[in-house]
Amino acid sequence: MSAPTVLKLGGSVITDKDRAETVDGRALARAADAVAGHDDLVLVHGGGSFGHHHAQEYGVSTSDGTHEVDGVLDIHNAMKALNGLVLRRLHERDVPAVPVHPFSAASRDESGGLTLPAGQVETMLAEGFVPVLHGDVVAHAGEGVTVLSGDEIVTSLAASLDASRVGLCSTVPGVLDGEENVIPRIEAYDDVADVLGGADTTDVSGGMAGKVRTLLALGMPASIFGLDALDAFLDGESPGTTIA
Ligand code: IP8
Repeated sequence: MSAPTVLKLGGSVITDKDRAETVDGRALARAADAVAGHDDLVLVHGGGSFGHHHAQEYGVSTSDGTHEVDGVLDIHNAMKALNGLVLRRLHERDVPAVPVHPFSAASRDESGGLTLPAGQVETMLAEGFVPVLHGDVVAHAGEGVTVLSGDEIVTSLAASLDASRVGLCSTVPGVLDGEENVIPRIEAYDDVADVLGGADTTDVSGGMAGKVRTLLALGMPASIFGLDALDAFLDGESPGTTIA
């Protein structure tokens, strides 16, 4: 098996972020069209209008947890529902996509460190499937459950699967500077701290600033790009911003 590509489809790309639990059908179809025909691929999708408002309602973020079972299930079930919709679009295009629900396997220690076993994903890949994971909740020592962002899943899997390529398909064509131009390459957070600003209010995982920090910690180049560039990324190019 060759080293896989790990690709995240941003929750804001594939859902209508302003309408609760609504997919952006056209965007999801475009993403599914682009993915069709590519193998050695692990997909991860974010929460968008499915996960984040439930997480906000219960005051749950990647660091603040809950012990309320209703909260855990509202977030987890919404994410599983979105996962089912993503899978359906992929199956319509004959992508051999199979679901992986991280809540059933992952955990965080007291300092927030994530353990996400990757053995099943590796075996799925070796058997020709396209595993599709999603941002989720995760059991967190001392906190109950917290949010597990799709970006964290991407970086964890990229390291454990020794990925060849890492991509984040976002609503923007890359990380933008103060004049809305794509910054081609970021090597240190300080280079972009002044343009990234605060997190998007409905994103409990930290928005673009969080993404850049997470990807800088990865230790291998990753691309952030828009849906228009998804085909180019899957064809081997490095569109948008490279975080290295
Ligand atoms: O959209 C978080 O995943 P993200 C998903 O990748 C939840 O940050 C459960 C809010």
